[in-house]
Amino acid sequence: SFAASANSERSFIMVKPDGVHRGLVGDVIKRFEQRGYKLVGIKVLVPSRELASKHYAEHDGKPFFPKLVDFLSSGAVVACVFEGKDVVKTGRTMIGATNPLASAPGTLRADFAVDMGRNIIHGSDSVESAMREIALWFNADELATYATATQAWVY
Ligand code: 3AN
Repeated sequence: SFAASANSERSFIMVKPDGVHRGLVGDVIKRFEQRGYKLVGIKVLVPSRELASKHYAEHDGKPFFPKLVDFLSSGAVVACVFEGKDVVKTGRTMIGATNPLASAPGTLRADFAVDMGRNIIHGSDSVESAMREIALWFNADELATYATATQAWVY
């Protein structure tokens, strides 16, 4: 259908340093594109420790928090915003469980990872998290509003 407004949910999807080092950026983007999601923001950067800490604020105080921050700020990441119907929940399903050994076959983590701390990709876990994370990583003018010809055939 052409119910465009219902299909404007956004999620923050990030290829983490292990994924970038391993050359998996294209594989990640390809899966979201082929599913029908629209890329509305993308950038490559080495996150500061401050930015990494803010991103993982919910884990502040946990034993693995310092390592998590060190890791995320250890190299380049590719930060993306994808848009489309139910993209937050569906994106999590496509990414798979936090521990890749528990991820269902066909998910990104099951197909590309075996280690909990090296699971190649981040995806927002709720619409509220998505809004917080998108605002943290992107300025409003870095997100594009546009129509694609294929969009009318996805919905
Ligand atoms: P997800 O990335 O699936 O949303 P979160 O947000 O619970 O998972 O955790 C963020 C990251 O923190 C994970 N990708 C993982 O690398 C790390 N992590 C989460 N829980 C643990 C844990 N119990 N021990 C070590 N690392 C963890």
